[in-house]
Amino acid sequence: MKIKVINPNTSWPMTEKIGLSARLVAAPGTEIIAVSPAMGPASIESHYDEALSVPGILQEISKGEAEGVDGYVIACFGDPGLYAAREAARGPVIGIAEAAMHAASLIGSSFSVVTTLQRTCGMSWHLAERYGMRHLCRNVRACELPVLALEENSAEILNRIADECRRAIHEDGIDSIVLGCAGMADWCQELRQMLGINVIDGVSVAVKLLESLHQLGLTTCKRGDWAYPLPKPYSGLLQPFAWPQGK
Ligand code: 5HY
Repeated sequence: MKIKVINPNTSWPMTEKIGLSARLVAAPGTEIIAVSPAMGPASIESHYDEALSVPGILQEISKGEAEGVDGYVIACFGDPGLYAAREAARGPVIGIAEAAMHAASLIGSSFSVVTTLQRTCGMSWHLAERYGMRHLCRNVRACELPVLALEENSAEILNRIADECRRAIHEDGIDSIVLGCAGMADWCQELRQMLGINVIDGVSVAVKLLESLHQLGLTTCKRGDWAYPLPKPYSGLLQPFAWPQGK
C-alpha cells in the first residue's frame, strides 16, 4: 500500500525526520511518501499558521489521489485540515494527535501531552475534547521550544523534552506521554528508554492504523460528513481549489 505522510509545514529537514520515523515502523509492503506542501508556513505554532497550512495540505491530497495513494497522515499535532482532507480523499486520513490519543486510551487511563510552545497548548486541549479524550488527558505541557528548534537534533533539546516528560510523570500521575509535535517523532524510542514509560508518537501510530484499515478494506465513508466537496466556483487565489481540484 502507499501512505502519504504530509508534514504541513514547509521545513524539509523536519519532513525527512518524520519520513524516517514512518518508514521505521512501516510493514514491508508499505511505501511511505513523505512530503511538505509547496506553500505554507515554515512551522505551525498558532491558529493562523494552522489555517494557512490547509491549502497546501489539500493540494498534496489532490496529488495523492492522482498517484493512487491509499491513506494519508497529517503529521502535525494540531491535525490541521483533517476533516477537509477526509472529504477530498478516498482512503483514510489520520491526524497524529488523534492517532496518539487513541493509542494512549487503549493502553492506560491517563496521559499528558508534551509539546513545544505554551501558546499551542490550548489547541491540544481542544483536540482532546474533540476526540472524546478529555477525561484521559491529565495535562498539556510545553517545553517552550520553537518547532524548528527540534531540527537541531541536539542532546540539549532532547533533554529539555525529557525533563518536561519527567515533570509530567512525577506531577500528573499518568500512564503515558503523548509527544505533541511531529518533530519529536524520531526521539520516541530514546525517550521511552530514558523514562521507562509508554511514550507515544502519533506518526508511527497513524501509519500502523492506516495499514490496518487498508488490510480491512476500510476507506473514508463518502455518504455523509466526509462526502466529496460540492462543485462550485472559487475565486481569486483559491480558484484552483474549486472541486474537483484542477479540473
Ligand atoms: C507540529 N507544529 O507537529 C506542530 C507542533 C506544535 O509545525 N508541527 C508543527 O507545536 O503545534
